[in-house]
Amino acid sequence: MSALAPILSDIWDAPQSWKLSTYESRHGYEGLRKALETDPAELITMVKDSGLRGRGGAGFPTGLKWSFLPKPDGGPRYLVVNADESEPGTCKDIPLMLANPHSLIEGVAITSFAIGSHHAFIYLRGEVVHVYRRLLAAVAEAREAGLVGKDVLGTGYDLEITVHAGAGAYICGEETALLDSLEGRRGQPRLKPPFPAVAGLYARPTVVNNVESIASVPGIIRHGVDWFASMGTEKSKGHGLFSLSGHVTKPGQYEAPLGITFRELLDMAGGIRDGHRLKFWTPGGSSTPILTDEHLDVVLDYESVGAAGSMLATRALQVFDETTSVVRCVTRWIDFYQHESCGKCTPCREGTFWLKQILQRIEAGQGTESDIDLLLDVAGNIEGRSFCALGDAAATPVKSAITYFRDEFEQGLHTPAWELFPYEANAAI
Ligand code: L3W
Ligand code: SF4
Repeated sequence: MSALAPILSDIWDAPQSWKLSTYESRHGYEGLRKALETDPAELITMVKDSGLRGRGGAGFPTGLKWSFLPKPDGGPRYLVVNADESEPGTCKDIPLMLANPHSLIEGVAITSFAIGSHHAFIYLRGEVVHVYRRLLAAVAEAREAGLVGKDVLGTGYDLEITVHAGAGAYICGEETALLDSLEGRRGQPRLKPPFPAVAGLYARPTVVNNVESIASVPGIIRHGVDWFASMGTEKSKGHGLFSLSGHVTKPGQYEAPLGITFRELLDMAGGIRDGHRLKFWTPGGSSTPILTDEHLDVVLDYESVGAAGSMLATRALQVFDETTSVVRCVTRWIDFYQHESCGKCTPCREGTFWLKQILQRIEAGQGTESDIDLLLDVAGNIEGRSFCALGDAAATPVKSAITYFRDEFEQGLHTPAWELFPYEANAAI
């Protein structure tokens, strides 16, 4: 782990960083103690004023989302943490939960207290059994220490935390599909509105937030709004985890203020592997339009990445050098979206199937002259016509790859990608 401003990741390198004693030796749970002495409405205002935006991709203001909950009516209300990290390239929440689960649990306790919830759920990606065990152990440790359960720290506030492992479907990271799955149904997106804030889990008011968003809350409460807002850019405040993978010298998670440039992050990761040069990259996983070596100085905040034609999303920077076939890469991504399409709506269910067929024949050097326009046509019929963001996400890499590398698709009509870009040269480092 390297970092410019280690906050979320400050104890990741410590021995037994996941233990309560380690977390408490670094001021862990001081934010919760402070929060429990604060008016819940004031806590919501603090998070609003800090400028924290959702770290799960959409960048929606966190405090504003909390404030959407209707007035208490005596019935239950819930916090649900979206820990279903599955976006290709995205690998920040899983290391965070593994290295420092208590930062999430403290954030869960503060957030639950702020929104008046007594039962929080952490919905975890099912495949990461080691993280599931770690979260269970950390919740048990917190319960033993009186930080979770009945009468938290003697304040009279009760909080249950349930850790739930999903069954391995990418669509369950979509917040309403996640809620359906948590309720025991097949995970498929619900129509919005109503948003979860109004009718979420068991049709009750529910806040759904990403792991990193919730783990950012203790720092804001402990250090104050101004501290958090002093980092980042005008509309993208604070710090965050950037995951660099692919052809960089030192892949991994790098914590930095929002607003760092791609060039600076790349330097932190030791640059592109020796003897090679940057070809293309994703700012926030495979669902965000690719950018190229023309975009090295893009400022990594929501606005600037948007202005460059992409999205900051989950800050999953997948970096590819000149040995990579764009066609092969996009084909792999579309294979993923086609496999993970939940099938509820026609444009995505059928469209991803057809995108995959066309891409596979271009990858094999067997495309027809009309295939590139056909790809754009199919992508255009998915985008904006699908029921949830997964459909748009599948159209994105196809469209952006053709924008920047149409010539490579044209070559692919006659020559297989494995001849143009031999596997050996492309091997991961
Ligand atoms: C109440 C309103 N609540 C919006 C809430 C809404 C949700 C949040 C954002 O995420 C993103 C995609 C990619 N009253 C509200 C309201 N809300 N208006 O605000 O909502 P929305 O619809 O903008 O986005 P979304 O559909 O929740 C989709 C990003 O995900 N993505 C990454 C996905 C993968 C992972 C992963 O593996 N960890 O995150 C990739 O591109 O940016 O925009 O809570 O309820 N009027
Ligand atoms: Fe399901 Fe895809 Fe439609 Fe979303 S866009 S509801 S994943 S079929």
